[in-house]
Amino acid sequence: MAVVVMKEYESLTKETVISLAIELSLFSSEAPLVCEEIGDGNLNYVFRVTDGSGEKGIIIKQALPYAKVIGESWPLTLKRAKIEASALQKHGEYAVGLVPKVYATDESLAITIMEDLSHLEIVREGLIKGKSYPKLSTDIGEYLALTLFNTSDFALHPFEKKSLVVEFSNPELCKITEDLIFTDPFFDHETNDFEPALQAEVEAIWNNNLLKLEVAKLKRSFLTEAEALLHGDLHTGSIFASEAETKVIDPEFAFYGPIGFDIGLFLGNLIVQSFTRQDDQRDAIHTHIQNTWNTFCAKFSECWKKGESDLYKSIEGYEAFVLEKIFHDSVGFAGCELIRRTIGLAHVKDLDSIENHEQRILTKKQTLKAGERLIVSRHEINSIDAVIELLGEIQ
Ligand code: SR1
Repeated sequence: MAVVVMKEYESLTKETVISLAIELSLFSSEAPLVCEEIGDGNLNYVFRVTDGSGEKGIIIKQALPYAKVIGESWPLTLKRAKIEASALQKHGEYAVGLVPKVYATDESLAITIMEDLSHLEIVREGLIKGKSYPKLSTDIGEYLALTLFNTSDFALHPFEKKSLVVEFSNPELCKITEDLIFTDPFFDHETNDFEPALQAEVEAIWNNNLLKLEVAKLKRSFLTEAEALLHGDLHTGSIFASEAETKVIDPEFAFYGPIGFDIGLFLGNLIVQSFTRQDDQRDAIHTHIQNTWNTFCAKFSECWKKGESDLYKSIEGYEAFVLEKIFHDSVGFAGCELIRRTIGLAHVKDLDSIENHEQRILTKKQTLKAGERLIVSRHEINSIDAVIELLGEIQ
């Protein structure tokens, strides 16, 4: 991977992106380059440059010095571009073919130049349209097991693991998660955003000390358990897919945290999607939920059997203990994701695009109820099938 000419930070435009592509000889000199801004995320600009024929394309992603979703009043470190590029590379070493290729980076411009994936679709968008992506959960289950196992103490020498913990220290982006997922939605905080029709349900959450105690424990785990190099924001908007391919993008929230966090966020977003569907359409999503966990476990166990770095790995019951802990954490984190996507600052289109007000409120009440039950009862939920059963009980 090349590191391009160092420059002073400036916010890119379509014109300066084309100049940069020419300067870096990313296309043949005669190609009539076309550039469009395609980013629909909360934080960055994403430019796609093509050679006019539409055949060759690249993506140039630039971090802004503030959160795009809020504006300049919310400053944000540019260092996240470097974290993202390094995480794509590190995860790509293990989850081969499941993340985009990085061609070049420039730390001072906060850009990453990478593989164009615009032949694929953002999974959240596709699921909202009713698509089901047959390979999605097998690919994500494998991605989770391979990236999380291989960056953990179960696979790495302790010196290497601790040096990665330092390299991927990401305090500003972690703070966003600490606030937006674990704190603000559970208190009367100004960042929260919900319909007046949900006031009673939201106040019940703010007054539920049992729930808040369990969220405090999950937040503590997020703050303190440096188990593996996480993606850190693995929702369905961070995944591109087609019937044949799956690619995980946008790991700018990457850091060393609890393994169940990535799994929980992905499952939480599938659960949100499931509540937006009519009865018979929900099965496809439930199958993805089950298959994600089952594939994760199978692949994790395969990795566990291979390496010999930790003598305790062969001790009877240890692997089962580790997987059980990961499962309960995942269920709790999924619950937090359900609640924050319903009443916190960063909503999801799955819920907000439900046009009928009554239907939208009913669905949001369901995601809140499910979130609460997943958090509070996570230690009594002992299988992925029990999660599906619980979802079926929510009216
Ligand atoms: C201000 S950032 C809001 C959300 O967008 C990102 O994708 C993360 O999910 C974050 O919580």
